[in-house]
Amino acid sequence: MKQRFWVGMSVVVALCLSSSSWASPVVDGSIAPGEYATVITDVPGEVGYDPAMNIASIYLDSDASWNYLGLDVVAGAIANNGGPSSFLGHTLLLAVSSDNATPTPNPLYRLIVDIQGANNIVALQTYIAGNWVTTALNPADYAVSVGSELEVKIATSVMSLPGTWNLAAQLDDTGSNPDDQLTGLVPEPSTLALLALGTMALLRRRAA
Ligand SMILES: [Ca+2]
Ligand SMILES: [Ca+2]
Ligand SMILES: [Ca+2]
Repeated sequence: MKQRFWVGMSVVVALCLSSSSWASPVVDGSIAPGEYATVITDVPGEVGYDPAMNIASIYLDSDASWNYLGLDVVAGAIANNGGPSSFLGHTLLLAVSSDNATPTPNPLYRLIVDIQGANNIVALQTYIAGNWVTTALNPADYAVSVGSELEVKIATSVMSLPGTWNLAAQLDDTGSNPDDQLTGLVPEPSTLALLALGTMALLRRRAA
């Protein structure tokens, strides 16, 4: 019984370490296993996209200072020029957040990452009284890195998301290929840590 307790404990510790409360993602253009608290995986086997423009998964996390978003594609590194069919030579990521209100969620933010070769332009719009209003971003408000994957973080001072929210994202090739879309619910970051703590309490009780 004691051995099982410690095996359980190490699982709990691993869970805690991989969840947002313990380690925040690093915006370095590369997504490591367990780096993000939430993963939304796209439908596999989608056709008609350049593999370097076909979203595989979107990764999300947050801490007191930052909201984090990562994106990987189904094969190779994400295209930084829109891919073979692009008219503009840009890859555009649009990530729209809304709250979890029923029956109609309220729009919150639009995050735009415009990748132009080595240049990455980040823009933010906030939904205020029925209008999308551009938020002026200072360099200290965000960081972006495009390597094999895309990673971006936005300060919570300019983008304040509720505990649970909805994501609608689109990766646009600025060309004639279809643009890949992904939607999903992003759970409260602390849920995972609470789950781990709950498991720990349960194991402790069982071991006693
Ligand atoms: Ca990273
Ligand atoms: Ca996809
Ligand atoms: Ca297109």
